[in-house]
Amino acid sequence: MSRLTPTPADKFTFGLWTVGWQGRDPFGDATRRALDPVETVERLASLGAYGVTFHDDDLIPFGSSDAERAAVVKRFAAALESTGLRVPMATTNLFTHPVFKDGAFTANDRDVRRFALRKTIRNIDLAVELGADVYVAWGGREGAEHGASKEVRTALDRLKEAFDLLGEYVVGQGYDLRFAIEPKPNEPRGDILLPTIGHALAFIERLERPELVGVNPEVGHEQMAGLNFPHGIAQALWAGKLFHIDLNGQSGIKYDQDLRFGAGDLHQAFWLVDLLESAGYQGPRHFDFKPSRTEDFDGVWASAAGCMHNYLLLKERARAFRADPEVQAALRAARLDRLAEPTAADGLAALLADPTAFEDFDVTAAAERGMAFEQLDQLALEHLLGAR
Ligand SMILES: [Mn+2]
Repeated sequence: MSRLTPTPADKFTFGLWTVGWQGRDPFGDATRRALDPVETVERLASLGAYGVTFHDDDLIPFGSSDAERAAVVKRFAAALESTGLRVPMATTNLFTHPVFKDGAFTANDRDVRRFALRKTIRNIDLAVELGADVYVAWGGREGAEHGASKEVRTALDRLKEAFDLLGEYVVGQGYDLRFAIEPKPNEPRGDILLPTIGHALAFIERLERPELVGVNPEVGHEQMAGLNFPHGIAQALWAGKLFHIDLNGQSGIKYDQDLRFGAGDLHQAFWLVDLLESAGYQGPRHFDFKPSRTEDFDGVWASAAGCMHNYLLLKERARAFRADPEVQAALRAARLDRLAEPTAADGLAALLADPTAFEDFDVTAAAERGMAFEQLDQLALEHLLGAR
């Protein structure tokens, strides 16, 4: 088996809604038939994936009776059993049905908020039953297009209330389940609450059980805001909050493209894989992409395989970059080892008493030092291009 052939040990996972996307966009109808979740499970397993994830309505059509729901779950669980595919994460669809047009946990209408919480709790029970330990919350409709239509501070109170209630529920049930908030700046709402990783991290600290809640950042969502995705992931890791991750591709600030992983900003994809691998991230490598609506099912499965292949290629390129003695010398020349030194391990008093820190500091000489970043970055580019 090739070193670039995915295996379950790589922990690659896909949402049912990714390969199952039928190609509907705001201007065009579906270009592909609906996929049977069991067929998806079997195809993903044969491609070497580790697991599959779902929104409640991806698996069980909205409005199904209890008997229909039980039959769907039984059949899906049997497919998981026979393929060995896992369900490490699940989430709730709180955005498709028109009832959620003004949001779910932050809808102005209280009855909609209560329905959204019950819909979520119902799927949390199923997620736990199927073995998930992370529950993602993407509030795509939690936002506004009109200034006075949403009192944002009050809406954040309602959002906190929702996560506090969900936390109370999973603790009460004794579930081993943590939540991961997925930030996104806009689309489908004009402006969405918790638009970036940073907003979500700050929000989490206000919750009653912050330890139960982390983030699920998506490559394209941060890049839609013009942000550096690996930097956002680094801060989430630094905060101990990277509970899950959505990998895909995006070309700059425009609509949410959901390209296969590796397409779009390849440099950021390289630094992202370098970061995840060097930081020892243990969670699933979850792909949240949409195979282009130009594709038939051959193209769909090729794009799913492409996501995994690109991750493994980038992992290999990143490893070669870190192992290259020239790179290690370039890192020293760029003084990364000095960044790792505390600035004042000797304490504040010693800093204040140290004339070399200020009075005798040669500002001119320090300003003239080159940082040697260009050579380092060129080495990275050559590794990324497979030229080294
Ligand atoms: Mn997206």
